[in-house]
Amino acid sequence: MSSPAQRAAQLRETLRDANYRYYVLDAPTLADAEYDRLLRELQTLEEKHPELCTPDSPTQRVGAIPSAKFEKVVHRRPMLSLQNAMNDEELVDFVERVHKTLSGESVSFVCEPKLDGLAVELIYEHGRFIKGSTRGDGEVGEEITANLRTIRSVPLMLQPGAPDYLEVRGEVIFPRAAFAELNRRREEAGEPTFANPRNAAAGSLRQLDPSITASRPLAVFYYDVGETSTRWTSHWARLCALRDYGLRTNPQNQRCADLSAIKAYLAERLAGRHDLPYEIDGVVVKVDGEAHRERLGFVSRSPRWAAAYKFPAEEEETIVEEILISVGRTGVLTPTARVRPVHVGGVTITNIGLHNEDEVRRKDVRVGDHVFVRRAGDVIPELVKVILEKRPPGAEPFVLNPICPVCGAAARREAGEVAMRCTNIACPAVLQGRLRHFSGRRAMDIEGLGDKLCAQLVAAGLVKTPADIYSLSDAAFLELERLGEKSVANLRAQIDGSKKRRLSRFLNALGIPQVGEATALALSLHFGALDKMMGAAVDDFLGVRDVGPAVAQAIHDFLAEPKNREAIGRLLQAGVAPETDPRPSSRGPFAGKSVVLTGTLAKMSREDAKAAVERRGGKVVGAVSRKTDLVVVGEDAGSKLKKAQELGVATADEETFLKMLGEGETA
Ligand code: 9MJ
Repeated sequence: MSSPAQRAAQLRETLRDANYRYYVLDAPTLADAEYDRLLRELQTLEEKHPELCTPDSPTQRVGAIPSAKFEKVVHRRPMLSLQNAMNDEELVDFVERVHKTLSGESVSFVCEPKLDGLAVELIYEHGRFIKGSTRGDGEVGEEITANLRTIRSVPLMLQPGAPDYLEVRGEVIFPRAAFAELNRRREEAGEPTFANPRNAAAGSLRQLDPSITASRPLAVFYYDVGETSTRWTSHWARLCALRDYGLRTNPQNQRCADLSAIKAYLAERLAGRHDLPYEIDGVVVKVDGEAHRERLGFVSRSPRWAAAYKFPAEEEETIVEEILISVGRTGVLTPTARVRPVHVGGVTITNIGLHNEDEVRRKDVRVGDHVFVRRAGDVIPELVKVILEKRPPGAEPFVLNPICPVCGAAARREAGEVAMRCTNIACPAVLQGRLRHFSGRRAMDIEGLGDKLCAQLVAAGLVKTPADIYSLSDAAFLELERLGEKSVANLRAQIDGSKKRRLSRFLNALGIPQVGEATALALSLHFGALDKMMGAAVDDFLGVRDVGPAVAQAIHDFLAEPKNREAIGRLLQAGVAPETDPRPSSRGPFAGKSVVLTGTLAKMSREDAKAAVERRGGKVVGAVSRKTDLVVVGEDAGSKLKKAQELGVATADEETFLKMLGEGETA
């Protein structure tokens, strides 16, 4: 029997090694469940013996106290910016200039995918992660150590052989599948969405509460160093060394001997850009030899030994016809550009979310402007930029008036928030949004209580809180436009039926800040009954799967608020009696499995398919990797099917999938 200290050391080593193999070598040796089990064992051990807990323990990724603001960090060596090669010609110029300066010597290059994320610097002392910061303006960035610690491709401890002092630089990226999912959840929760994966990465890193960063699937690729106690003779040697230290480098980096090899690399990356799980916007070409780099030197802040080649943008031009402001159920005012319909990547775009006031101001979008649009992360329409030369005379700058466009009450922006919110708790837009969310398919599922009826009920003053719908008489419904006796009878049946929804649905329906479908289910499974939650402390919520300090606090505060308690009490009085959720099955073909859905299914929506897998104990993820157990293939499946075949991941067509669902009924 080993001592607790020995066991803790052993567990830490195993977990660290598993991380390294998974994230750096892309060759996992430990199943996810086993990793989680070992991590929990270590956590328990450290709780019992706090003296065994070291700052570099894998258990310490989250846990630092949120800081009030970010400290400034001066980079010991400035973080460089790259000169751009805008087209093939400029790329040829770059290569020729290099050859000219190095007067005919043989020069080799390293080509790297150009990641569209957020550049960061990490400092390691004696192999230990000490401090991390954003690039900022290149000279001074912001300290985000606690947030970086939550990213699994940020090693807390480097492999043996790492230099005593190392400043390493890389790009934090947000995978695009997760980006679409994050925006979907934010939209559902009434929070402002992110314009693109880059902003999502930046927004996730600039969280004052690291547990929020931890909930986002960020990843890092490392590509450069600042100050360090070691030297390398070539960039390629440096990249290999970083990888050996446990710092993930991009597997698509490649050494290229000459211009034609560089061009072939560009063509290959361009053709394959949509098959990657993250966005790239070009290729970075770097001179390999260190001695060559020294002779090439710098022009202002940019090295003469590197150039960023940007892919041609996949953008279309259109015109902003109007900027509309909508008010969501949390009272957030969201600007949207209505544009002249335009085809981008196979779909017609008519509306483009502008997210928030800062975003509109930063881009200086005005009505009448010609703009470029694209689809961020391949799905979400994004207004890339205004074509200033085409701005019509007299176009006025956009101002988001601090007035709710629906109820006319004052709207306010709290310090540190990007969202402007209507301050009227009885704002019809908020009531309507809350009611619509309450009746939604993923909540109380009251068919017939859609957008129009919600709007009518609120406008007529019949509903002030969702509980009111249970006490409305048929006569009251009949007085509304468009509702006949038959519709009212159907609606009544639906409303009555909703009294028996599962607790997870009920919790989702309440619209608790930060609580979407997944957290609602986790809460329901953890507590089992509503009354157990009503009296729970913040710490009790921390024990729920995937709930961190910020979310725990939000749930606690919501349930402690007298107005919310009263609203919940009224629902229960009206006869709403949430039912216990069935435990996800621990047997059957989906239990513990990671499933990817791709293409269009004929017999069920993607949401239903996802819910069905989850009820059977499986997890639906966005991107195919070696860890995926099954890819469900619908009509017109694309790159995910290809990837599954390449990696040898099992696939199932719709018919097989339905059969498997039959076998894996919920417990
Ligand atoms: C990106 N953004 O992917 C560099 N970068 O090197 C790569 N950026 C860089 N390298 C020196 N792959 C300064 C910036």
